[in-house]
Amino acid sequence: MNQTVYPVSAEWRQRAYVDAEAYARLYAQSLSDPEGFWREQAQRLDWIRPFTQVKDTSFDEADFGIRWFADGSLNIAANCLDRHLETQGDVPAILWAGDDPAESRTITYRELHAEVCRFANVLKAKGVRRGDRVTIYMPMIPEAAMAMLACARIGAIHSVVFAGFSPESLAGRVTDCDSSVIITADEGLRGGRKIPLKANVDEALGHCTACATVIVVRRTGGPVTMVPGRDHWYHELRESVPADCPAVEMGAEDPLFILYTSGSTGKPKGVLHTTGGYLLWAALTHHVVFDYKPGEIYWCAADIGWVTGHSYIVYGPLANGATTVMFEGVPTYPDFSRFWQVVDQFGVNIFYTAPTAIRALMREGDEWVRKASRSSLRLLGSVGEPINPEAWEWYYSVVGERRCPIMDTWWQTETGGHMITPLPGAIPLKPGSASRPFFGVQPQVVDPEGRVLEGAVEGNLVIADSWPGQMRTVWGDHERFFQTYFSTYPGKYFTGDGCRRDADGDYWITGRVDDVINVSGHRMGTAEVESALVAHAKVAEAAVVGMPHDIKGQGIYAYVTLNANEEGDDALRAELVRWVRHEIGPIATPDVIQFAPALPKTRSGKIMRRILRKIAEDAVDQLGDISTLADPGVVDHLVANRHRAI
Ligand code: 6R9
Repeated sequence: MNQTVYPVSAEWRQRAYVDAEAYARLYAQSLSDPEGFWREQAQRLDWIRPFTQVKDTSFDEADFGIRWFADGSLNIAANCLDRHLETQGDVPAILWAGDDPAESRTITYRELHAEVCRFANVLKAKGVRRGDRVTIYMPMIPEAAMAMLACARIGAIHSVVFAGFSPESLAGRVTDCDSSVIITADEGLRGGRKIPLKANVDEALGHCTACATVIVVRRTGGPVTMVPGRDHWYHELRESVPADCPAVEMGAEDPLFILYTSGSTGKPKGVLHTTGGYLLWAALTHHVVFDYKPGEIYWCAADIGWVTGHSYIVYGPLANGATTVMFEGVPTYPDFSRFWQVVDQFGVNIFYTAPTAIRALMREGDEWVRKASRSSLRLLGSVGEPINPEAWEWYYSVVGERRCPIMDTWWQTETGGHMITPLPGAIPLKPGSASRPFFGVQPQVVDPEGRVLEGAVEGNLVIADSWPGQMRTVWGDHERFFQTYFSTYPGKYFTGDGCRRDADGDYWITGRVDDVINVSGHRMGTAEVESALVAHAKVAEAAVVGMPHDIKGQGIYAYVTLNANEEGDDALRAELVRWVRHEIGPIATPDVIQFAPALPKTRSGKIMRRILRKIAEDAVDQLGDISTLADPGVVDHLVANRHRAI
């Protein structure tokens, strides 16, 4: 166990918004007087109609409901753009770094405001009204952020689908929320490779009837087929609309966006976030956790297709009038120095990325980092999965030269923003620990029966009460929302994560305790990969588990039983890998496929995943009791034919 502690430096104690004393005081107040605390914090937003109600929430089945600032109204785009124009219209809102290092763009708040208004008018001209759903399937270009803000400006609900998802996955998401419009680009560009986004949309729309209009942003100029009447070029539509568009007054509890995320069962869920509480959470956490000061350059290297991109590339930073960097490329192209070159290019002060990227770069050696000055850096962040202490130490000493505190932020699509995280001026750092709860967050560690454990313990992580940034429902399935998050431990929000709390009260997230695996910081339901596999004509049955992976954190290990008379060889393995990539997308690529004549099952027919996990981990001496299996002999075959660590 890593016991290193890095105390808060004198410099950080001085400069930070929140020092240790303020954290203790504000955290205590946020729990003892949530109404007063959040009434005051909410003043950082511009309200059209001020709220009188603050917190109206219950996690209990009888009166279940989550509402914050419910009688207030505001507009998110106005909060992110209009209110900054007077004082900082000429300040860059977005600094964009292209995949090709020769390409970059600077977009000021004034320019972003004008373009968002145009985009909003384009959507209106295509019939989009308040409450309508708009799917955004875009590469990392400024128009993606513009499209999101344009929706927010007119009260449409955006659903961003990560551009790495397959046409099948896109179609499922378009259909589930019944989008009337898809916004896409001709092609995306990552690591020098083109991604045929428009062609993927064409294929997706072959599978569903929901969407009537496709708006295409030109990125590469690559070839696309435009369907007359359905498909339109954005650059043409924008010529015919005015550059001003009023921001619609939205209720604090009106929907802002849907974002699909994987769970332990069934199809991905449409996580719904609303307007007031979400924006407050994104803005306040961005301000306090990153200690963002006016004029600083802030870079979150996530993709807008994930919640991290929503909250910490777009909404949080822009609500705070920050300069946010948007990066189209990948950390390894044109070479392993790219991140640090962009840091120098823009003078980045705050840099936020995922452990998987840190591990991938760490492996390539320190020279790539040292090639760049990085002297502008003053704070680093980590998100998406547990960060192993070795990667933490490398990030801290090599990238940040021991002067930049690391904010290891634990949170989820469902939580809207940071939940457990250090604060740079207040909380000592322990490599691998997300440390302390943010204001208003009440973490508890429970045992499987739901008993609350005190002191230094390990168990399942729940949150005892609501916070403003919490998701409000699963799109179209409120019952599933309640069942998924509030029924396991009645009266509490269940995170799906395990955690340990140490004697100092610091939290260490140990990873998912459900059938969700975390591949390179991306959530993947094992059930999703299994259903893709069994959809293949030669597959009878499949069971998917996570396995340890040096770079990705977890890899995907699939046990596949074939139909009678099918031969499990390398050619079929390759075919199944291609098949899963086609069904879901490259992030679901199986790392190992083991053909198995049978899977270990209980006498009632349940697959014993515990055993499959142990075999995938190569921990075959820890299989435990296998005597309850219908046919214990199955295990010997699996063990003998297992794949060793990759
Ligand atoms: C923001 C985001 C959520 C899951 C979450 C947990 C894991 C995220 C983490 C972390 C340990 C951290 N996770 N941040 N685990 N330390 N700092 O990643 O959202 O894609 O919904 O994933 O990611 O397992 O439950 P999302």
